Amino acid sequence: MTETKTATERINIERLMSKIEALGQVGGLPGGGVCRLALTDEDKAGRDLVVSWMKELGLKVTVDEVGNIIGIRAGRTDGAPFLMGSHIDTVRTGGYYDGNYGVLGGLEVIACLNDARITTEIPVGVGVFTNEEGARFAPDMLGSLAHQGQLDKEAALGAVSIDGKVLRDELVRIGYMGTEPVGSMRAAGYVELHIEQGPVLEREGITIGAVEGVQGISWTEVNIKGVSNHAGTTPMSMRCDAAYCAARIAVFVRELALRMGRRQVATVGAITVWPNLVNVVANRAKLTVDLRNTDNELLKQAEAELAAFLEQLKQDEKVGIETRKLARFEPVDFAPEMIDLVEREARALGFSVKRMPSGAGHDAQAFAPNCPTGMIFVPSVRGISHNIEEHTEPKDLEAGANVLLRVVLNRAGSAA
Ligand code: HGY
Ligand code: MN
Ligand code: MN
Repeated sequence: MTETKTATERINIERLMSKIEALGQVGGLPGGGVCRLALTDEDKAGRDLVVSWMKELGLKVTVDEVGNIIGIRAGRTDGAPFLMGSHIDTVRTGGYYDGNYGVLGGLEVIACLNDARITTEIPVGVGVFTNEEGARFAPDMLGSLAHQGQLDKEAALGAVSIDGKVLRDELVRIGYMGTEPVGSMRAAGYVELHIEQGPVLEREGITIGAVEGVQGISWTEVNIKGVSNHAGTTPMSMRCDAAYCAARIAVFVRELALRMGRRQVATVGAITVWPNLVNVVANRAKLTVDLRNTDNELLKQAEAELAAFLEQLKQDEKVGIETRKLARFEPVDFAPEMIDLVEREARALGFSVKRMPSGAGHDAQAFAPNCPTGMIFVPSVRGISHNIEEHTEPKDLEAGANVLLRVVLNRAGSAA
């Protein structure tokens, strides 16, 4: 017997895939993948496309003072909405799914409610949050933190990008400096659909992750000041070599993570040296250190060991070293009722499900202190992300979006 599915029981995967592929062309890279850095022209084009889809779905669309876009579908009653959402800004070597899947999965749920002419008890909405990646402006999750009152509006608007632009000016330039006050809106609850971006679900053959929380994140910019000198004539004992010190730091943080083991991770993702010439001992270097751990005490230990290492390196190599904190988030736990709900709805649909922490930061962590918050993960092929090869199978994308639909119907109630 063919399974009869109503619009409120199953999402339309063809409709969802066509939006994912269309958005993936915006900022699409020649060899595949996407580069849509926050508040660039590509981000603007992506925003315009998503806003047009929101309007087609009949959502009331607002843009707030840090460029967050919120589309709301009215419920039988007014009041705080149940929100879905994520981000559409990407890293430089982004894929089709990181962030985009959560936004477009939310729009697909709205389309299902429209098809079924369902009126939910409370309003339901989808958020597109500014600068989640933190790749262009720090900190990451900037928009959702400001949206939930955890980052001062002026601090957010004053953020300076890696290419020297001020966030406020970029919002104006792309036409997304909204008028909706930022920081005061509270949701009845928040759920974010996202790819895992790691290897766990695929390795264990599991379809859905019921996310328990997000690990702690510490981002530090390190500026090293040495002395430029001739690569041939300068005795090794006389060198104040900024590039060598940058390399030492990259090796140190890798060894630190391996020594600490368990869930400690460490990355030096960006290094720039000056004057960056083959025959000149570098006089300057700038690098970033990303430390993460699910245990905040261990993360603090890692930060302290890094600080001690930098102090010793300064003495040994006679260089100047200054650090600047780019982001610091304590681990966040999601609401047990939301974790239970994701797990229950996944099982009800016949999917295998696993409770797990998130290694990546997400907009959901900004909502967690303010309302019942949860996340739904689906597997990443070969566990890769922040890579143009990022991929998730359509059957898994469909599974995750169907769990999202059921979570929304449960939390927003279907009045008719
Ligand atoms: O860095 C992160 O975890 C996220 O991709 N912003
Ligand atoms: Mn993301
Ligand atoms: Mn990301």
